[in-house]
Amino acid sequence: MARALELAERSVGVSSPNPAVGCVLVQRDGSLVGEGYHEYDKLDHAEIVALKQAGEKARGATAYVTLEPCSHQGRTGPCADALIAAQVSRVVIAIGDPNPQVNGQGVAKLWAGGIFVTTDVLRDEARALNDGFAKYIQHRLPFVTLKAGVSLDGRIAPGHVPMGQTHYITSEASRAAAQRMRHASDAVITGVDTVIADDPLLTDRSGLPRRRPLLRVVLDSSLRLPVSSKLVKSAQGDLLIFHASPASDRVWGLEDAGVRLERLEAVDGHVSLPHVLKRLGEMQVLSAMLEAGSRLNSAALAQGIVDKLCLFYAPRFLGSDAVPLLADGGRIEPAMKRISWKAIGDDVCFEGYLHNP
Ligand code: AOF
Ligand code: ZN
Repeated sequence: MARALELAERSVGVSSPNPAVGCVLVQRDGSLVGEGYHEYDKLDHAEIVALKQAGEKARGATAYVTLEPCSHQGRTGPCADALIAAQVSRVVIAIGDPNPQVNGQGVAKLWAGGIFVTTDVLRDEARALNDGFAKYIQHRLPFVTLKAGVSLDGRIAPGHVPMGQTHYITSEASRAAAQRMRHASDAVITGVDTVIADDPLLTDRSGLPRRRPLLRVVLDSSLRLPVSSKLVKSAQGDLLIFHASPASDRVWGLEDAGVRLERLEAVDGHVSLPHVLKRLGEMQVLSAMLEAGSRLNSAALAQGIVDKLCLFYAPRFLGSDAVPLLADGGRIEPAMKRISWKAIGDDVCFEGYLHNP
């Protein structure tokens, strides 16, 4: 299963809007006879890739799959049927498929086909890989991870940085980890104030393959986005601005620069966050990173649109005049669940879930 998870990692970035899945086929003597992972554009599910590789050698083998084999006819036929037809003897599964069209029926099909099934193997390791898919397939909304680099006194930027100058709080290792998070996401969301203050690029620079460009989203209620910003200058249909302002000359200027604009309803003068999520869901965005400033972070938490927090704590203090992670109203209730932390270089990455699906 650990090998199947490694394969599923390769699926990240190339499987969306389908889940990232890896599969390994092992014969009774312990020899690996087939392995594979799902790539959306290649159609075949992970099990089918592994079965095709194994050929006749699949008979009697054990299949290790990071997600319950599907039981339905989608773009491809049911993997449960294919495993039964190939006469594998046993299927070991990490997590169930949250897709309502599958959801236990894959396992039931395998049992009915005379195959011995084991579930929940390395379940926790497999779960995080498909947080986005799990929320999207059930609610048609993206899974939102609030990510920030933070000082020990809870600050995300020093008090006085010249406009447009980037100031990194965390180490290079943490920033590389954040790039891998962007690689695993379909979209990154920020606010126009962060664009004006930091002039970020918000691209996926992980160097890993991805099927769809990372959608860069800016919430800009009154259309203040500078045409001279790096974001606008690098726009290639991958920059989407949600605003709430009536048609203005600014719209034409930005559209000419290759920026996509969408007008949404405003609540208290700001673009409605639940509407933003709904629209992103309609665009098949499974997962989004929120990389924003104090106000948007607080608003997102207060409105309950954040599913997970990922905070990279750097061993430094920035002082009380520095920019806080949260502005007013950023209180989190109830406590986070499934907490974990790990050292990354000199930093500590803290993760926790706000909703427990
Ligand atoms: C598996 N193995 O590798 C994947 C699965 O339209 P389709 O045929 O591609 O089916 C998509 C659905 O199949 C997807 O929503 C999810 O439920 C499941 N994904 N299942 O057995 C895989 N990627
Ligand atoms: Zn399948």
